[in-house]
Amino acid sequence: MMRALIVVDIQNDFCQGGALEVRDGDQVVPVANDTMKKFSLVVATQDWHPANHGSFAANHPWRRPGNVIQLNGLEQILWPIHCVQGSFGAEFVRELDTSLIQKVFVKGTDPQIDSYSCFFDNAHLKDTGLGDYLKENGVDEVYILGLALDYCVRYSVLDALELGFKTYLVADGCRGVNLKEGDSDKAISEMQEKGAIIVRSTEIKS
Ligand code: VGL
Ligand code: ZN
Repeated sequence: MMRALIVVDIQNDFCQGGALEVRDGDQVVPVANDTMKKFSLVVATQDWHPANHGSFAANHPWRRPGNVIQLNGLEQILWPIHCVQGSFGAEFVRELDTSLIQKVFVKGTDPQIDSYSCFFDNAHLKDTGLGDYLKENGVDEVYILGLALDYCVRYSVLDALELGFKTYLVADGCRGVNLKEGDSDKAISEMQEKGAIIVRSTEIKS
């Protein structure tokens, strides 16, 4: 058995004062730091968009954040400009102990398509390399935490299950956007139904 921890998108723009602020997003940072210490393999992801990214409302005349459009044939929620490559908002939160991260994978780099999952873009056409990296390292179990629970964490968990990993969601290490009330609870139920095991960080052994 080889396990890995995947730390999803703990970036300034998803935390307090960020462009796509997730309520209480900062509270996942101490959970991430404590949990990372228990794992011999830790990877992290960054939402990493070019400035012309198609998921930004500002790149579509007359559209606002929250509007839904068709982007290359896929339904796309429009977001505020966030996690632009090289910007402060895209950096990991300062308090996150990045010394415990072995490798970082970026996603959302193609302007034409969004990528919520840390494994594949939303059309499942291109992969980030994370799945192969984990398999090369003999990983068969993944633990996932981070932001945002109802988007990137949710899609990452579902893809991890599809790729055959035994998949744990570290619930107290996640917070959701909750565009609609209850989205986070719905996401947890869906992940559980599809086979994810929901745990609290304190239950995880070193
Ligand atoms: C995310 C919306 C847009 C996330 C990224 O990391 O959950 N959500 N881009
Ligand atoms: Zn994004």
